[in-house]
Amino acid sequence: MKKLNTAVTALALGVGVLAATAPQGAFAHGKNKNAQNVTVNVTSSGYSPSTIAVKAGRPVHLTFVGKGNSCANEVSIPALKKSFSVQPGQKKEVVFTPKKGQTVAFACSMKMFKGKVTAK
Ligand SMILES: [Cu+2]
Repeated sequence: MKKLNTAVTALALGVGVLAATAPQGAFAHGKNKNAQNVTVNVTSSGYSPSTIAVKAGRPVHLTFVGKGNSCANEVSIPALKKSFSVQPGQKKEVVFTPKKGQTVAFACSMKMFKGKVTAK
């Protein structure tokens, strides 16, 4: 039991060190030059822009910004298995790296308002 605890501690320490050094790496969250930042406004008449083109193989930081009230406030992204609420004044960011030719669609909870991110 004592040996197991030591092993777990060492593992946790290893992960901690890795996380601490990560920001200097090429793929640090938010500092990656390859990151593609996309903002989608959530308005009373849906998503704007609703059609977005990105480059494949590079992280996409997709930020939904709440601007108005409509059922677009309830965002669903099936391909990423995510759904969340973005009310006026709120922001919600999702990060994913699309494959070539992949389309990541998003929609309101009732699928009246739609949008999509297509990777080339
Ligand atoms: Cu709707």
